[in-house]
Amino acid sequence: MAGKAAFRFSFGPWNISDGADVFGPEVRKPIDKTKKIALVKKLGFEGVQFHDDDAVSSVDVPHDQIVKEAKEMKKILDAEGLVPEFVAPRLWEHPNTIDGGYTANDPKAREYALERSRKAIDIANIIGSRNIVLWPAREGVYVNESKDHKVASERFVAAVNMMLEYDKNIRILGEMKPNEPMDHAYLPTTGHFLSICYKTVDPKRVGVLIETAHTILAGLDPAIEMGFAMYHEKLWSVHLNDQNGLKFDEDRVFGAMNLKRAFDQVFVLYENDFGANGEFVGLDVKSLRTQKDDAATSHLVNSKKVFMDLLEVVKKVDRKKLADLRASRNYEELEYYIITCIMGRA
Ligand code: XUL
Ligand code: MN
Repeated sequence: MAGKAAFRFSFGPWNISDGADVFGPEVRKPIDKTKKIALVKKLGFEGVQFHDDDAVSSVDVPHDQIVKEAKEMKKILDAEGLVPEFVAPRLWEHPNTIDGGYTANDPKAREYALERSRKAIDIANIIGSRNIVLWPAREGVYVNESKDHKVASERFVAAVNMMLEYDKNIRILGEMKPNEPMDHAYLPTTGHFLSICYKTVDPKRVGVLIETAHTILAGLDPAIEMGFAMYHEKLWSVHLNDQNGLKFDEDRVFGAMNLKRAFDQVFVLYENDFGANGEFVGLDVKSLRTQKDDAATSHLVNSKKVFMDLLEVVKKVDRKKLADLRASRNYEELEYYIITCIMGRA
């Protein structure tokens, strides 16, 4: 039953950043998009994740221009031998989406969100991906009474249905996060998104991308969330990273805060053959603001190294011993055994 998949890795251009945060400006020289894409292979990755306006310079331009730029991006990807993993409509920065997109009170905002989602699908088709990731960043509330929560669910399902009907091949992946930027997001956990998925016109084409940090912010365990989604055959991507407690979304190096929690994620992915249907191990990690220009990609390389090193540990776990310790209900010994495996002392 152990996994056979040879894992392949992806990240998005936003993971190479200039260090700006909410309290301070950029501290590193900006790197242009093409240079970032040229780094993907060099850093040991095969897949590229895109927001709509990572793949083209803007989506608020005539459609011909979007098509032209998306075709150029496709050429760049082909020349580099890279696979576009997904396109995500960036519905959280535009003035029209201040109060959210699909669930906004203003019908004009909702129409903008739907129109932008159709453009994201067009871009995905041109660059050669069938995956649309929805991080419903501003679908939620600061003030509880500001929205009708039942209507919000209806609107969300209607938006997903619109996308499924607009393109019969595209798949929708929800990326759930409980808060930030909103106080309460409408789709905080995997369970929430999967329950929405089964209400759509084509549940087979709706699944999830699970991000480590987001599950931790929801007080949940990432490996358990991943196992749950894989039971539903709906774990179509991950955003591995790490998170130190319940604060802002930190996007730390995979395993940097809690190596055992990272081990558990690699274990559940390996045991359940994640990747066997072409899924990528995606990273969503942020370089520390203190990093200098020349070292602002090591967080990506190091996260992948931690994953590959933990994969070796996972493979070496004595399955018979594991089964015996489970059967004898000796979970104290099981816990210690796993710790010794991680420390290389088993
Ligand atoms: C936000 C987040 C996003 C999504 C892509 O917390 O994780 O980067 O991964 O839109
Ligand atoms: Mn993410």
